Amino acid sequence: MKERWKNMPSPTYIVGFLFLLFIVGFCIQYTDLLILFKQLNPKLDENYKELEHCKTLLYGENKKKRALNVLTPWLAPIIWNGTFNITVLDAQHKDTRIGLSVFGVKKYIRFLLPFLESAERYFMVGHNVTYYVFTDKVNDVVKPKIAEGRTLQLHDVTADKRWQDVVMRRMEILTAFAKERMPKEIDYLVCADVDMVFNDHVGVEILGDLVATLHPGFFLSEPEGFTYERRPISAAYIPHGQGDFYYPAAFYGGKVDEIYKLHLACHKGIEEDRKNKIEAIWQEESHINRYLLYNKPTKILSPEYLWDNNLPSGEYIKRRRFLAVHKNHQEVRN
Ligand code: UD2
Repeated sequence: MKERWKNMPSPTYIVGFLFLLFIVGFCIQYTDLLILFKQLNPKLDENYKELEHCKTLLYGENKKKRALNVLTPWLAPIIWNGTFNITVLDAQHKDTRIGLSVFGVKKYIRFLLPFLESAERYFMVGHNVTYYVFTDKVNDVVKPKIAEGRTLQLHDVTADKRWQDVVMRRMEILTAFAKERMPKEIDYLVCADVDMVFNDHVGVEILGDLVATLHPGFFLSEPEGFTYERRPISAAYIPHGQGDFYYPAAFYGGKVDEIYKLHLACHKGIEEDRKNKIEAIWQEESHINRYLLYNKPTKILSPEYLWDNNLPSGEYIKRRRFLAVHKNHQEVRN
């Protein structure tokens, strides 16, 4: 026994070893302390740079511009040019069935042909696509040449007098379609405004359970500047101090069952508002924003996927994939 005790490390060694363990643990906990060592060890310096790079990708260089990041705080990807490999994604989605819904009611029928022609050129090229066109002028629709594997459906809808009712009714119609017809025909639905043209690749990288786009006019703004519905009496109400991003009603999508839930919630909200004699500030868009605050999108599209060449901050937009067609609001809505 005595002999063994003689071979044990001395108390000084034990204390020294424990102190070393403490220092290592401390450094792991507080990674910023790596700065202290980075110049001493080139390997550590590399690790530090990598860590800083990850932080930049995750949180952005400037927290105010969080829309420029590639991940949301709830870890949904934000799709910017260069963040995906389309070859890999195309292979994953080779059997996926995709719907694209669009409304061309009253004078908006004039935007339909350029919209569809541009979709044939850039939207989900090589994939199985069904266009769901809703219009009050089925007989006036000029059909473009549609590629193999793609189909065009025309559906008759009533023309509401007020443009606000036209845009809001989309929620009601799409609720019914996403419940009954679409589950048999498609896996994902993408919903778009018609006064737009596809101008560059828009492919399966945009597919996800629940997908929304960053509004091109607000992607650099703080939530306090968003035009959310702020009146508590509306079902679209979002209190001050809340909100992640501002999402437009002009381009969003998701799996059919998720999109059904979104449309149903917005339709119910609109009906509730109607009973309370109130209309949300930006109609269905306000209700969509409310829904997406409490049901976070699983994927977000950068404003590359909804851009207007009249807007500032174009330097951030390397690919202008889906572009607004300029129109005279007064003329076209009457
Ligand atoms: C405005 C708002 C937008 C949103 C939207 C209502 C601006 C800059 N943006 O967008 O944030 O609130 O209104 O959704 O003002 N449509 C018809 N026939 C009509 C009216 C509308 O088919 O008579 C359809 C059509 O598909 C159109 C979509 O509804 O693209 C949206 O209407 P809009 O184009 O008048 O809305 P927009 O782009 O001015």
